[in-house]
This record gives sequence, C-alpha cells and structure tokens, in this order.
Amino acid sequence: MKLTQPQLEQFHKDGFLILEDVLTDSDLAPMIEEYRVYIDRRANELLAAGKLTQLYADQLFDRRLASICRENSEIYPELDIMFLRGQAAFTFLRNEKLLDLVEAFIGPEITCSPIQHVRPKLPAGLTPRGSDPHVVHWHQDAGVTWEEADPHFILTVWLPLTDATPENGCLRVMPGVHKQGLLRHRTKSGLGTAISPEALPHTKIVTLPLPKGSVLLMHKHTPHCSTRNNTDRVRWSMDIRYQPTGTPTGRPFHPHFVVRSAAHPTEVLTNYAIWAQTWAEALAKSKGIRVHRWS
Ligand SMILES: O=C(O)CCC(=O)C(=O)O
Ligand SMILES: [Fe+2]
Repeated sequence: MKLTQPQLEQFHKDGFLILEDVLTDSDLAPMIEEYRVYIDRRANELLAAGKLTQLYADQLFDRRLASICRENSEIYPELDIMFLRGQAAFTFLRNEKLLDLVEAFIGPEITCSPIQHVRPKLPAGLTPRGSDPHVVHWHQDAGVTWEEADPHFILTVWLPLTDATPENGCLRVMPGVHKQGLLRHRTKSGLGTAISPEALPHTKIVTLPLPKGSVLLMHKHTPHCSTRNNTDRVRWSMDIRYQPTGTPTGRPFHPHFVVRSAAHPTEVLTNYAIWAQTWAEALAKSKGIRVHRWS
C-alpha cells in the first residue's frame, strides 16, 4: 500500500492517520496463534497447580483470557512483547506492509524502537490490583521517552488484534495538537505518566474505533488516551514505534534494532534468537532504571 499525498498531508495536519484494510489474516494470525498457544500452555499449568478450575479451552481469543483472569490473573503481566518474546512477534515487527507505510515518513533506514507493546485490555474491574495499565490517561508518546529523543521523529503504529470499539476502550486523540510540541507531563502512581492537568489542551477529541486489519499512524506529539473496557471481552491491540536509524530511542537501556535498510541491508536484524536474548539481558540489567523523565 502506497500512501497518497492527501494522506500524508492529513497526517501532518491532524497528527494521525487511519488506514483500513491494511493487514490481513496472513499478517495477524501468526501473532494471535502465538498468544493463543501461550495462554493455553499457561492455563494448563495453572490447572495442574490447582490455581484454575477449568481451561476455558472452548472460548475464543477475545474471551478466554478474561475468563482465566477472573479466576487467576497470574498470566496477565507475562504477555507484553518483551516478556513473552515470541518468534511471531519478532517477525511481525518487520512486517513489510507496515514498513512500507513507515518508509513514507522516515525513508528507508528504519529502526524499531524498544517502546513496543501487546495490550490485552481486560474487562473493567478484572485487572490485578484494580488498576489497568491499558487504561491510559492523556499523554503524548514523546512524554514516555528520555530527553535524548526529543529532536527526532518517532512514528507510533497502533493496531487492533480484535476490533477496537468505544465500548471496549479504543483510542481517543486530539487532532492538530501535535503542532504544540511536547506538553508538560507528570508521573503518578496508579495513573502512570500523563499530561499535567494545567497543560491539558481544551480542544476537540476524536474517538477512534478501529476494525481488525486497520492501522493507526500517530505523531509522537499527538495527545491520546484510552478508556475502560466496558464489555466482557478482551480488547487486544499492539503499539509499536519506528524511527530513522541512528536516532536515539529515548530508552537507551532497552534494545532497538534495524528493520529495514537500503544502505546497509546486512545490518537488518533477522535473527530471532539474538532479539529475544538481547531483550532478556536488557530487562535483567535495567531493573530500577527510571524509565520516564518526569517527577
Ligand atoms: O492501547 C492503548 O490503550 C494505549 C496505547 C498507547 O498509548 C500508545 O499506543 O501509545
Ligand atoms: Fe501512547
């Protein structure tokens, strides 16, 4: 898919761009299958350990995790990309359709940022300890990097693995506000890092329901948030980030890697084992590091 000039202009005007029907089952199914298999394995372990009364094996992807977590939420914190470190996730980060879209913004030397997430947003009230890391307050993605990344362009790619709707907590954005640059944020326990109340723009808000297969591209200064999941299903999504190779990611203690290069094709990381090992080592070494800059 090649982006048109009007689409690029719309991104620069609004700070985001929605593209429908980008990804097909052949793109998304391996990711979903990897997570299904992991959850199945862990459910069997929990059952064997007497921590779960049944497997919920007949339930579909958007329900099973909720049923399991209603009884035991041990699996829930294990699912993010860097913790599960699956081969399909690594492959997906180099998805050619996504990289073609990214190339239209940053050119052919592309690095994948370590700020990358799989988010199974559980039905409200189900999350361990009552606070949900996937109910996010208004923030800009530039607000969750160190200052070193400030001068550089980073493109957020957000995509649903199951349909995202207003009911299950899809994203909301403030169009055009990216032109104001980085707003003041603050970090608060239970709330995460969010735009400070006095810095929050009073402007139009757009809610972005996105069907599976679609992709949202977002500028790092576009304020966005997402609300509670008021359904009985899981809102599964991914958000990943790309930037020109050689620019700092704002998370120097976590691994980035080259996903596309016209000039130095041999520098593209295609070795899954190295990627997984680099993440494991970085997580072990970076415990206790202050991830965000705000007090
Ligand atoms: O998926 C969400 O609810 C929040 C995602 C987010 O903040 C992001 O993709 O940058
Ligand atoms: Fe974000």
